[in-house]
Amino acid sequence: MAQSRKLLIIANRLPINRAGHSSQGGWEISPGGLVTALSPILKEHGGAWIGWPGTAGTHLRPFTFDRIGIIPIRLTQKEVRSYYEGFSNETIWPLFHDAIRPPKFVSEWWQPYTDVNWRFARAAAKQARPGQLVWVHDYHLQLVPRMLRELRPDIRIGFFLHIPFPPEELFAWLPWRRELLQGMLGADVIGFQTTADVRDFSRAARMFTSAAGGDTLLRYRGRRIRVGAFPISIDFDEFESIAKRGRVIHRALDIRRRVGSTRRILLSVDRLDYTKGLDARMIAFEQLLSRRLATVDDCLLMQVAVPSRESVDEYAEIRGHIERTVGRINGEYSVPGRIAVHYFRRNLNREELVAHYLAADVMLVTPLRDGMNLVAKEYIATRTTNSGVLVLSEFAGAAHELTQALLVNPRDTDGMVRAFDTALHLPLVETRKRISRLRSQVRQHDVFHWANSFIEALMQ
Ligand code: GDG
Repeated sequence: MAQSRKLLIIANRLPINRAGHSSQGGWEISPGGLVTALSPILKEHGGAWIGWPGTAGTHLRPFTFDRIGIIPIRLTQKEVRSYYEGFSNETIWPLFHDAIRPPKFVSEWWQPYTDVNWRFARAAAKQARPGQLVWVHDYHLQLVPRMLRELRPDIRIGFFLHIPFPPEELFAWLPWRRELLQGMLGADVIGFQTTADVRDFSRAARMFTSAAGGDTLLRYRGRRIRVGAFPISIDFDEFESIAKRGRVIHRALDIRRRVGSTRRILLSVDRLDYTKGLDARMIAFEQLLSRRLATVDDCLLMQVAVPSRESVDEYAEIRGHIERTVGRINGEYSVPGRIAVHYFRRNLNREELVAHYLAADVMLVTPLRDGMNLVAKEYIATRTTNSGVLVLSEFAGAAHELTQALLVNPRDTDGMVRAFDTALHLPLVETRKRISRLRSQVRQHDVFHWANSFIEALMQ
């Protein structure tokens, strides 16, 4: 039912990347949950995706790739700096993540953010058929719903925010707070990761605009707007099936053998972002060793840190800080053949990523703040033998669903140390009970469930 109408997706990035040796005109589908969830719907019933190809100045005509209509949006180098790196990643990103880093309020970034949002809205208005469903994604495009409604009052507009929505007191810092809310309120359905985000958004909307009503149903300018929690998820079957491949299992054993088969692996996989709490986690691991709750003979921390937004100062700074911390811990605790912290600053391919999940005894997902966190759900999907322990931050959206994880406050170092210690010694029966409940939760609430629930809400 949810798939019976054509869908138009609007997101900052297109679902494809330039491929080095692709036979299909130099493009390949980019890996990632959003693309995985939406491409079957787009392919089966037709539809298109509007987005930026990822390099400044590139001018491309619309084309079809793998039965998906691709509508590229051009951004100049200056717009990449102001709309993308500036307003999106140096103002909104930190502000919406509890201001973990001070957000920058730079007037010169606002106009380019508005201009680029208009460009996306106009492209969508031109493309959309009468009555079409249009689904706008994320913090880069918060003004698009209102703009699109102005241009095309006939279409159904959905908006989904992938990152948290901040409490009203923090949101109030934003000089353009009213404009941003009015932008989002142009949608018929506004989706968030958790009910806490729903509550915070609706409060802010009532406070700073003329919107009225309850948290999940707002009235605004004569329209009814549904506001709901739609927790994003993963393609569970896909991750499970990769985890069952012989060469992936073999590679996981190889990883274990290389670090020392008797040592327990505590794994983390994150973009190298200050919201992900890499530093707090390393300090807790250091404490685990210094308090002699564990030794380098027993265990190691393996941190896969995926390079991210490196042209933004705060990201270069966090990288330097993390690398000094790794050096300090290894300098203090490693011995020949027993490295305390294995730090890999790189992107792994999908199979390699799953092999690392399989090799890990304990998965540490301890962001200071995170909209959802898909890594936690991916780890669970790969635990086909019901082994493994997930330590999860209370401040990840995923904690609202994954209540059988060992939940931690990442700013409470003692609590983190205790949780790591508990995870390393959790009785087998308890481990199995927890992970099998977590697996049923994620299996039932996969990314297809997420996409279908949102689209169904949009069709009502
Ligand atoms: C935003 C929100 C929300 C990571 N390393 C590798 C790799 N990854 C993949 C993971 C996962 C994805 O990247 C990361 O997703 P997260 O959800 O953990 O985090 P963000 O990038 O911050 O995403 C977040 C999400 O949007 C969706 O709404 O959950 O809260 O911040 O899928 O697998 N993939 C590969 N190699 C790696 O080395 N192939």
